[in-house]
Amino acid sequence: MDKRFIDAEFCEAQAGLSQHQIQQWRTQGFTFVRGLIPQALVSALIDIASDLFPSGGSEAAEHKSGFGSSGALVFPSSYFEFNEVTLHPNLLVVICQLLELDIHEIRLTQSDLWPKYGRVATGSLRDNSDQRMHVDYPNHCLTHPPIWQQPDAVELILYLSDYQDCAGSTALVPRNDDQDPAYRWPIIDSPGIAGKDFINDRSQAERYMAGISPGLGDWRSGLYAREQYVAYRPGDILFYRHDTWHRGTPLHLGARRFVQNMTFRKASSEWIGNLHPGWAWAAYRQDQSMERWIATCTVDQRTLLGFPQPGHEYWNHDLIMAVQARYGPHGFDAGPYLEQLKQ
Ligand SMILES: O=C(O)CCC(=O)C(=O)O
Ligand SMILES: [Fe+2]
Repeated sequence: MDKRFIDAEFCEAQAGLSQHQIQQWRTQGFTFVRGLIPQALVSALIDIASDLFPSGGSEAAEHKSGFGSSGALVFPSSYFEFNEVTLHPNLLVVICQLLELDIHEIRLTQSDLWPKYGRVATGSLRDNSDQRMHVDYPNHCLTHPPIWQQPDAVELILYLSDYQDCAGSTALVPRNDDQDPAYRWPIIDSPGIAGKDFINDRSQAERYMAGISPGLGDWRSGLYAREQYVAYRPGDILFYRHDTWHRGTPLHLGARRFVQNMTFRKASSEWIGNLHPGWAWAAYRQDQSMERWIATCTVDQRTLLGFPQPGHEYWNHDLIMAVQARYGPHGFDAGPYLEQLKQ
């Protein structure tokens, strides 16, 4: 069967998503958007990634497998452009729209830029080229996603390559309605969940699933029959969720695709963990780039990391001065915190 491709829909950068796009995310489980991050910033990030990772088809690329950058390009990075994209104001507007929350009620838990390479499948159960259909919650969430109408996280993929060069589109199954059999509850009918073996490679995973029961095999086939492929271009963003069925698909041989994966959760949803190492060890970097970033980013950006917002009960005058003493040499402005100090 021919692949069904979906195009990204433009959005008004600073205004965030249209009502239609928000509704898409809420009902079908994803929306695919163009024009949110300024193109100059996207290009700068592509340049950084191109310098950092082996080119497609090279000897070094053959040894890179699986998901993620293994820490090479994660938040907070010494590359300010990477941090700027991660917590870009236009992006934050969208996250607030989707979760229907204020910025201080949201936290960042993942930002990782990584290359996927097109090459001959290894035959390994964990081969990442042609992924099994899956949902992402198991390695983000200690529990299980809440009911569909109350999502507590937004996941996104920022594409930094072009599907026409690479192939390797992410495939997704749009949710029809509350009765959609593909979205039955609980969400456990996937490799690696509820005692089933973890198998990443599609064909081996589906042989295994059909072996558990023919009914399960048929149900899984139904997911693939409905999948849609994103026709991504550099700068496009796929917003999806921990309970959206999706998967990565193979790239052209020798191609290299860059994507940046990010996740934002409700601050109160502590059962959703950090996928990137976060700021803790970055605070021991020789270049002190993390401290400089914290000192000079916006109040909103800081708040996304758990830095108490202006007006938070944590603050008193002495504490603000102590934080000023720590970050002042890097350019920190305590003004917003002092102005809203609770009397
Ligand atoms: O690479 C992609 O397009 C999707 C990857 C993915 O869904 C995953 O690794 O969880
Ligand atoms: Fe995934």
